[in-house]
Amino acid sequence: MNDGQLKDGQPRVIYLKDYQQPDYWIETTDLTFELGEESTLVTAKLNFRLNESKTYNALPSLPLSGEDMALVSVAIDGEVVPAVGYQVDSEQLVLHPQTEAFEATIVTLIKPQDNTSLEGLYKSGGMFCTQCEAEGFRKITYYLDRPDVMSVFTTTVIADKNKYPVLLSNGNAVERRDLNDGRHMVSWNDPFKKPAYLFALVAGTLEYVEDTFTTMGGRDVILRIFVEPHNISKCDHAMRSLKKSMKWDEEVYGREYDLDIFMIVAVDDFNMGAMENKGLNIFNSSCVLARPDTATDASFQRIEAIVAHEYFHNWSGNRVTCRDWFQLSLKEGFTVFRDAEFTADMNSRTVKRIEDVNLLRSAQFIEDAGPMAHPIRPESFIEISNFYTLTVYEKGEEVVRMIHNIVGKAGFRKGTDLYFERHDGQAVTTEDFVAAMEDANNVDLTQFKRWYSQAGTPVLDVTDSYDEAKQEYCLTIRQSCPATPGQESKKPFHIPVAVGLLDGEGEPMSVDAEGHTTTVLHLKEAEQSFTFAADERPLPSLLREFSAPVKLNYDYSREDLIFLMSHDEDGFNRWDSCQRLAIAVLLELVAAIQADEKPVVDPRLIDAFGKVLVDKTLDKAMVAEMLTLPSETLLAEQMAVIDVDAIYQARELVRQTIAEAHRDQLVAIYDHLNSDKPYCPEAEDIAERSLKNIALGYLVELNDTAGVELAKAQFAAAGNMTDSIAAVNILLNAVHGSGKAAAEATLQQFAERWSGDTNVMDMWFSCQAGNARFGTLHKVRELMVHPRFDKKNPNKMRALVSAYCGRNLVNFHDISGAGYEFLADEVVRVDALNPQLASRLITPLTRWKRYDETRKGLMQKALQRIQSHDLSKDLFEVVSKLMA
Ligand code: B3K
Ligand code: ZN
Repeated sequence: MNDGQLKDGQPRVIYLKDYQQPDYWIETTDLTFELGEESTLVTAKLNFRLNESKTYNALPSLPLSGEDMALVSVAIDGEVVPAVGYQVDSEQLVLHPQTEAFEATIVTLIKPQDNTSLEGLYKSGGMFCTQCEAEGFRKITYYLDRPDVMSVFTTTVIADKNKYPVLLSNGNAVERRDLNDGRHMVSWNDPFKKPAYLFALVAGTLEYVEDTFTTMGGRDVILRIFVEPHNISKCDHAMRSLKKSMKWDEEVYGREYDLDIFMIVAVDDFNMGAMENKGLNIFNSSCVLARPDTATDASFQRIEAIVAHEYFHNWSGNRVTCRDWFQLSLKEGFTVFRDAEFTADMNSRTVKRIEDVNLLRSAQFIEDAGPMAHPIRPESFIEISNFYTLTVYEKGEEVVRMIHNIVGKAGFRKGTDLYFERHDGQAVTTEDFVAAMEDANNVDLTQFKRWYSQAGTPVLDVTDSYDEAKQEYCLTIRQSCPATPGQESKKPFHIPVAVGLLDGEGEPMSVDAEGHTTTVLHLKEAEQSFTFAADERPLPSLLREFSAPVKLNYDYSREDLIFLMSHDEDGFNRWDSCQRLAIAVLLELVAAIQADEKPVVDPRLIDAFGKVLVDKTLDKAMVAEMLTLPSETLLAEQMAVIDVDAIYQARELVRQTIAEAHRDQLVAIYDHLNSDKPYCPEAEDIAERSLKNIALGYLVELNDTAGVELAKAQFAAAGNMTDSIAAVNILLNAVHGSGKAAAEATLQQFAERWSGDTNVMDMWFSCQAGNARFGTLHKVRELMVHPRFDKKNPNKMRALVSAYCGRNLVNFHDISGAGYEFLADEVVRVDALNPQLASRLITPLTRWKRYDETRKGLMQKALQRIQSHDLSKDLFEVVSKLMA
């Protein structure tokens, strides 16, 4: 523990401003793994060459990073180096080169079976696998483990043939033979230079499904998805998604796949969703495996998006990679943008935008407003794993999207063509990406680049005026951005604000001389006014399609919002007006509850929801989105002092009032959409299931048995997991007394049927832990010792602990403080095994300063207790920021 500490006990801080090229490059990397049950021997032959672009007085020494391994031997150009010829400690091996170019042979011994961090080489079930991004390769061998060192890798894997019949690594298999001791070997060569973080190895008993893809250049590529034998029937959707992604990247970006084979492997123990290792993507099994009876619509969609994301990294990340880890958003922001556009093209563009903005507002805005706020290109870190954040990924995506909107679709393609052509095979920076966009389009993005360096969510305050005599409408926009850690004041951003105007009939008005009905205002100053010719006073539709990641304030009346909900030509803003109205009404109810007044739901909201239910201009997916109230987390963020109980009560009251007012319509929708047609994960069918289950969710808010009976019948008849788990969730929420027994019975049946399926059981854990009525701390503790639970597995911990602490707000924030103590215990326990997981589990405590004095004090106590332990670098960095 406490790797990378300075002598005074404080972990070392790494700064972007200190970046320097390495003194040596590694031209080729030749690895041999002898995998064993007790230990694994790794022989690395590395061809070093002095970096001639730097000047030296003498040949510099060469520090190679390495952790958690035993050094067996070092040789230079075939000559063994005696121990006095190098220095080795718990973090590095320092060599002292005598020539500008030489081959080092380094032999190390590692113990993957004891590696619980799930970083480097480790075992998941009976299988060996790797996760090297960001700095995991240094747990495999001593190396220049930094993304600007790109090398050609050859990997030989040797293992027992019975236990590990499948041996995989990056690139193309070049040799395969049996050894005479029961072992066999396979050698792989990856002809593309790559940084060590893209290295991968897998060994195990695996089966695969295979398909082929013919590239636009006419090459046939073999596609294989490897899984444990019992999962072989769950690969079709991922394979379909992969082929769609390959085609889309050719059509939209002109990017062709470059190796003869592309492989995906599913593993159960994985810290993240998936990893884009060159030619050998390794996935969390929850992000690959799907069959209609085992995976929900949400999983099917998530799988399609993640398969695409990892595949797209082959160009945006692998062929062109990051110079250093401060540039993480270069590959992540861009690749998330690419996968979001893919999803929008494959499904509904507006619905995808709504989902992404919901995530941004309910999680990234919160990160950006709290003690962990950082720019999408951070300036410093202690542990880079802590920066795989919503800010780097999702806000990073928004920044790329704004560039796309500034230069236009065709201009963006010109920019990416130039970027890939200029930088193929290089490790580059976000500056290089923006420069390619500027050069290809002849635009100046100097001010725009502040989005890369300034943290925080900008706030736009919009006012307007109408000059009857001049027939002119004027919008004045003021921008500001709150202080964030280390950044007291911010310079104005370049913010593209897409705007439309509606006349009194709700018809779109022209916003320019060409008759367009949407225009993009380029806000660059702290305050700017924009004038439009208008023959009547219009109602503005602001920030269409959410054209920038900002908070926008404009004094809409509730009638204005209801008008926009049914008339705005921008689908996103129809939904957003509904959100604004619901937030206003819910916060008004919260205030009444806090003041001990009788809360009365504004009937205009109830009427508006009634109109949405029968609006023929909205498709079903949009109705489903509009009928979904803002989350408790999103509402919490609107309050100066968060009151989780009042928020929960207000939401429940609104849901019950809607159900009472529109019961007949909800029943009609449910009956109409409840069909037994075969499952299909296409957008239209997904929308039907979603709307049907939302209607049923409202019906169980009524204090009678009708909804409960429908949900029981749905569970009994369900032919797919979406309807099955929805019925369980709905019963868990039922108001009527009969709901509880029904929920318990379905949970039991569910567990009996699915106890052998680890991914399905995660849903079972999660729906209980995340439920306010059911998920008490007592229940969660009971589930922690369930035979199907595994306290080391990240998916299981997220399904139980993160669902309870992050979603079940009323129970987690119980005034006793027991929830906080429980989380502190788990965080400390997990930190000793898997620091990356621990530093994510702690997230529900990050907003501790926003609660009432009692809860604040209790959370502070829990954090202090965590801080009193000997922490990993990961957790140390997070806790220090929370307590600053
Ligand atoms: N690049 C990986 C993330 C790996 C994170 C390791 N701590 C997944 C992705 O963004 O595609
Ligand atoms: Zn990624």
